[in-house]
Amino acid sequence: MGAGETLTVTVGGVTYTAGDGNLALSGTSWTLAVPGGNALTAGTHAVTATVTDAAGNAASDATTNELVVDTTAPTVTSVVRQSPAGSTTNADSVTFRVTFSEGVQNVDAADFALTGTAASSGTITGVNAVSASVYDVTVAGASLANANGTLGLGFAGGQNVRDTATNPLADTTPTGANQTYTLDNTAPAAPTVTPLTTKDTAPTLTGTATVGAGETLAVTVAA
Ligand SMILES: [Ca+2]
Ligand SMILES: [Ca+2]
Ligand SMILES: [Ca+2]
Ligand SMILES: [Ca+2]
Repeated sequence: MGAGETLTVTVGGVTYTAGDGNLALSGTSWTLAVPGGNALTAGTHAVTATVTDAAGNAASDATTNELVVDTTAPTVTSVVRQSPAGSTTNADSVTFRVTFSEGVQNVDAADFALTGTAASSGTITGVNAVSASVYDVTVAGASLANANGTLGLGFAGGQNVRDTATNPLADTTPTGANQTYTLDNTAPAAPTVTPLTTKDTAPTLTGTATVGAGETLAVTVAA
């Protein structure tokens, strides 16, 4: 800044002038400490820095909306089954999709914990960011391949998820869907076929089968 020039910075409807105790100029860098009495509202604010010379010529910065004040903690919007989509599965690896209310950081395997009766069968093997607010969390592990029981995804007590403004994730209960898997690696009871010797070329065959809910029975006769 040259002789006779002044620097002002306007934010939140207040204009600060270099040397006023809030706005300081050191070399070519300025620093504005907004005083508590002029605290800003949450939201996006334009910051205008202007240098004015003795003749009244002025030049301002070219950017706008430089300041975001975010005082709202992120929340968990949903935890849903991503792959497979169905709830009952014998898959050896499953993936949950976790959606947050806004972009978050620090998300890794250590932030999550498994829930349900099959929780001890799996480990979190991958966390993949789909976007800043959406993460796919994959669960696998040797014993998961043969596990039976329910499996859900929750958060670890030591989770350190933060939004961009570093507000911590305080409430880890999803505001929306919280889906789980039912792992079923148990084969149904084997059916039987009653042997038959007949002269009938269109015979009636019999056998036994215990067909539970969600199970189907099929009989095939070789050509
Ligand atoms: Ca500006
Ligand atoms: Ca926030
Ligand atoms: Ca983390
Ligand atoms: Ca399996």
